[in-house]
Amino acid sequence: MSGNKEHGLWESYENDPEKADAEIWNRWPSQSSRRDFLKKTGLAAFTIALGAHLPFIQNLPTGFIPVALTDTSEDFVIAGKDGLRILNDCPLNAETPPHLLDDPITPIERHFVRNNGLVPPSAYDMESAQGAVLNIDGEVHRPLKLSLEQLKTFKRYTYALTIECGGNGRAGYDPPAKGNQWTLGAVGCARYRGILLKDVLREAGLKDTAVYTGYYGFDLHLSGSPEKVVISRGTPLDKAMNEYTMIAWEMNGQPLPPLHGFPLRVISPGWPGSASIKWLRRIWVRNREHDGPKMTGQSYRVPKYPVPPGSKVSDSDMRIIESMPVKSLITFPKTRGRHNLGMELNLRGHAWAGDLTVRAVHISYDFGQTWIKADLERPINRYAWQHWKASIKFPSRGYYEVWARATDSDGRMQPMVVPGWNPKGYLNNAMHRIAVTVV
Ligand SMILES: Nc1nc2c(c(=O)[nH]1)N[C@H]1C(S)=C(S)[C@@H](COP(=O)(O)O)O[C@H]1N2
Ligand SMILES: [Mo]
Repeated sequence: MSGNKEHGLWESYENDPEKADAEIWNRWPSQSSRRDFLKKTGLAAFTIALGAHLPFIQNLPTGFIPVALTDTSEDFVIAGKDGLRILNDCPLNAETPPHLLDDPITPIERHFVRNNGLVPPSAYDMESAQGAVLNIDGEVHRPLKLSLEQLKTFKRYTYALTIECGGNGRAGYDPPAKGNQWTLGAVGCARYRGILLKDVLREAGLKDTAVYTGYYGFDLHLSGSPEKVVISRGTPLDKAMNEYTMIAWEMNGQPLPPLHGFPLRVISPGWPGSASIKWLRRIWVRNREHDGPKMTGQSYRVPKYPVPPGSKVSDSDMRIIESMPVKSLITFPKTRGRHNLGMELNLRGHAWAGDLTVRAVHISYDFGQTWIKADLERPINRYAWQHWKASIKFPSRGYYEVWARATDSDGRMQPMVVPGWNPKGYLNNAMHRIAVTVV
């Protein structure tokens, strides 16, 4: 898909309201979150969802939702997503099975979704999205209010960037950690187009006191309260000024879909996905570590030292997660497949390593006794995941497991077992195993 299209949704649909409606419908998240969404947003949303005006809308009792939008018995699916496993429908959280992550660039349909609150109505509403303004304030000489048009005057870049949720792999911890039980698929590498955050921060003029960023999105708290901020995270200024930290408005050549942050999001590649705030409305440059919701206490933090499984760790003994650890996936073949003895099995997958690169990927089919070096490609740009492939021939019939283990550019390897337990179940980068029966 071309990353060079210069349009945004607000431009391309300006003269085509029908297409805009169709798009909105297609991007609607789901039956049940549709209901929640409708409850919160009312008239405008009803009109869009029904594709018709409601002449007697003023008579519809408060709290009623048009029956055409609620009397469906369809299974819970996320429109516009293909084969994702839904972990929670409100807020919406869904991961991708590894074999559906086989593409070099993750298609939008297969990119995981992680929401802490409700998708903001403005993500579906061309009008208010068009009027969206990004505020930059705090430790800057010139606080800025930039419209989308103004943001588009900065130098534009297109990069493939890996985003992985800090909680990917949480399901592996014992005792279990509360939260979405992600297994392997809260990761993706899509192509984003936008501008560099550092260019915008330079324009605002950073004061000497600037040390950290705090990002705010338009999403709504699950309570629906407009005053409550769902999540506001940021990074040290160094990461914000990184050559690949973006403010993006396009994903794989299309306007950012509502679920992924329309109209604008930050991408802090290689760091926990939570630092890539969607539906961006404000960047607060801080003179101290940011302390927005989900930035303090136990959220997105791990113990400063190893702790026995099941321990309580005090907030002051927790540290913020920065770069994510090295990890890999086997995206072909799908686990639990059959393979004919005597034929080569061609394996492939991806590997990534936070702020670092991946130096090697090794494969074993004898439970780790021997390891074969896979062919590993360079990333197409820094922070894109790296593709690997390998061929193996099994010595006999029977049950095999194929294990993949990546090594980062500092020499650190993925552990074979689940790494250090932590209260919220972050950073499980244990190697991926698939089952193959040779017949
Ligand atoms: N405004 C906002 N931004 C957000 C979130 C959120 O709940 N609200 N979730 C974060 C988390 S925890 C992750 S892992 C990524 C997921 O991005 P995706 O849904 O595009 O895959 O978005 C991040 N940005
Ligand atoms: Mo996340």
